[in-house]
Amino acid sequence: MSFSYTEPQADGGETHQVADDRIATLTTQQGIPVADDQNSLKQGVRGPALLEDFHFREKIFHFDHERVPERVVHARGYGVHGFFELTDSLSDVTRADLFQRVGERTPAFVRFSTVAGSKGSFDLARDVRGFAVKLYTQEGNWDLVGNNIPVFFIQDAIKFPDLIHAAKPEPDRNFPQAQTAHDNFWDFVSLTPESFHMIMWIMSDRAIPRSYRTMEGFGVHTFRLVDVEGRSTFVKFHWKPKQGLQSVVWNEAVKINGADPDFHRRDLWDAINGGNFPEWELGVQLFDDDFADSFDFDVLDATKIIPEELVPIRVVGRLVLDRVVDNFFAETEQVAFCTQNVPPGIDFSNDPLLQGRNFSYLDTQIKRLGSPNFTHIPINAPKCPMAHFQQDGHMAMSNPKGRVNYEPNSWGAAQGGPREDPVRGFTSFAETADGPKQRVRSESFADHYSQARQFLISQTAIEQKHIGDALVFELSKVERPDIRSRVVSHLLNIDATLAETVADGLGLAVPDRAVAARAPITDLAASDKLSIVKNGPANFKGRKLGILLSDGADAAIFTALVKAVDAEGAVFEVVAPKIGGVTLSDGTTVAAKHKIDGGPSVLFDAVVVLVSAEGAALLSRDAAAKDFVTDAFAHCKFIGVGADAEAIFVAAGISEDLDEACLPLAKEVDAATFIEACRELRFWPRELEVDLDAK
Ligand code: HDD
Repeated sequence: MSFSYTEPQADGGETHQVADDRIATLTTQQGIPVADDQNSLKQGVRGPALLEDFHFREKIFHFDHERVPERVVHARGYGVHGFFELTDSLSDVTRADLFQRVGERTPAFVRFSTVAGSKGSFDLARDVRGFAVKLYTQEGNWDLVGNNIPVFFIQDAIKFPDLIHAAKPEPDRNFPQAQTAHDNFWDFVSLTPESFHMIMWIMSDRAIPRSYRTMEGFGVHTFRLVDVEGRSTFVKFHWKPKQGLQSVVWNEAVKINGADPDFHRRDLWDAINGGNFPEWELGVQLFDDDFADSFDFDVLDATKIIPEELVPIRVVGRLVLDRVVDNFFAETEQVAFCTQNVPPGIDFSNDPLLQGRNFSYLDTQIKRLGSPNFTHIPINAPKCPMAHFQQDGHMAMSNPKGRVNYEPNSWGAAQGGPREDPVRGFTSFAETADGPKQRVRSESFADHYSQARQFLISQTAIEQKHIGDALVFELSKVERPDIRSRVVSHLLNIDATLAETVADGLGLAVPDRAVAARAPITDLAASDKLSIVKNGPANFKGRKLGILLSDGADAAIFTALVKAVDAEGAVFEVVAPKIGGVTLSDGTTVAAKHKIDGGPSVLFDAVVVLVSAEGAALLSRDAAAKDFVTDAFAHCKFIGVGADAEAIFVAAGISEDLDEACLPLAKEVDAATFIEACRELRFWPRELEVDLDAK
């Protein structure tokens, strides 16, 4: 038997992994070989356990201390490795080392997350997704700690604890978990009008992404790029998925959470291990003081975007995620992102949310990881040389050698240690600031509704409908009618039809419009980039087809389907009555990935029902098989209907409703036609047929 273990080095320093053909002896943490790991040490066969049992005590004590506090927000997340590659040099505007040389790669670690739920919550909560990127540049780590939504709920970091308290489970009952559909959240936001732009985004399908791979990422704030001369250019960062944007629908999300609470992490794990590496373009919006001064909104206000139509995106690189972690705790749990980690050439703006974040992240890592030496943990350590005089503390792992631990000193170049470098070192942009010391919110932050309206009108009709549905759902869980009504009063400032639809859905009289801090609300031009449906992929690549098979299913069509799926760069999974698989019409056997009740259609982007007449008769009596087709139909998916499958659709009560997105799979050539049709991902017109609210 071959295995690997960690072998200490003779000098007591670094350790490395060795492979060996011997079976290693179990030891204590002190290296003492263990003779019996099944029984504690006792006095007599049935006697009391002995305190002397150091192996028992060490094992239990260590277990008792296994957990570190979960993150106060973004507790549930998933991290993977990759690299950033520069495709267009930004040396014209920044001296940041990673942006100088085209083709150069910078190692990256990315952690995606939900915000409100605890570590063990489900992946498909309606929530913002964190998109935190650590880039190990040659001039130190750069953490771009962003979200999949380009705006935020609040403008000033001092409101963050209130926002998060309101969003998390209510403190007396400790529910609901991982959802904002409760009184406290809507009470807070309805009293915080600046949140309404973000409310539009989280009520949209952006908050229920199909995959981490199909979301955009945003740095949110305005940052600065600083060149060698010390000149500054404002910048907003965007991650654009090559996979296209895609989300699920709400009813599907609810069911996915039951069928596979790990849906997003499993998707990322499977994609990367299958060689299907997700990729994003890094885009920058660059602008100067003149633009900032002339823009209708304040570029320091994190509740506002700069539409791409006004400041186009310049693509400067790509982020590729190509390696899963070896150990979840060591990497994903212990990774510590800090917004204040910026290399020379990147700097902060005065956005009051960003300034507050720069305090919070370092503070939270010390609490969570227990020591200022969290930077020694391999996932957090820079990959460039480091030299400083900081020392000691809990768990100090990389300790400087030598006599000198201070500067200035007179020990000379060889022994005296590092020195500052005014040219190479980080310098802040020399911004002039003046004014009275005061607690104020700038007047330029006061228009809370115009961009919320712009977001809404930029959506397709179906996406607008989903926003209305989500608001009705969330507010239907709010118990106090006055809170529901207050939310609708804000919606009136965004769009009268939306407000009326929501009021109607709740059975509520339309209230008076909320008084806007700044009127009038401007009618801004729609921006196509804000819609998911308008920015979907043009292919089915990286998507998953679910094929429901029975014994006797047509082997030639199955083979043609597999070929078409492969050609598209998609994947498939077989669902069958028994996990042992099926025997096809030509006698070949196919293993199943899911037994029918463990593989509902919500797990797939499109489905096929390929069964024999006997198989159809059998499955038409099975509730899970009927759910498989009714859900796929209700969620507007493309459905491939095998020649003998009809009985199942009849039993499910939808045979009369099948539309042009339910394609026949009667002969081999149909397979390629079907996969081609799936490129559209969803057949949205159907939703108007299957949804009571749409009629
Ligand atoms: Fe935050 C974590 C993103 C505002 C305080 N935040 C955290 C993570 C992401 C974001 C992606 C998870 C990092 C990881 O995967 O480990 N946060 C944002 C964005 C914001 C934002 C995009 C607004 C633009 N955050 C924000 C404010 C504060 C914080 C205003 C506090 C004043 N955030 C934290 C934190 C967390 C955190 C408490 C919890 C765990 C952690 O930092 O490492 O410090």
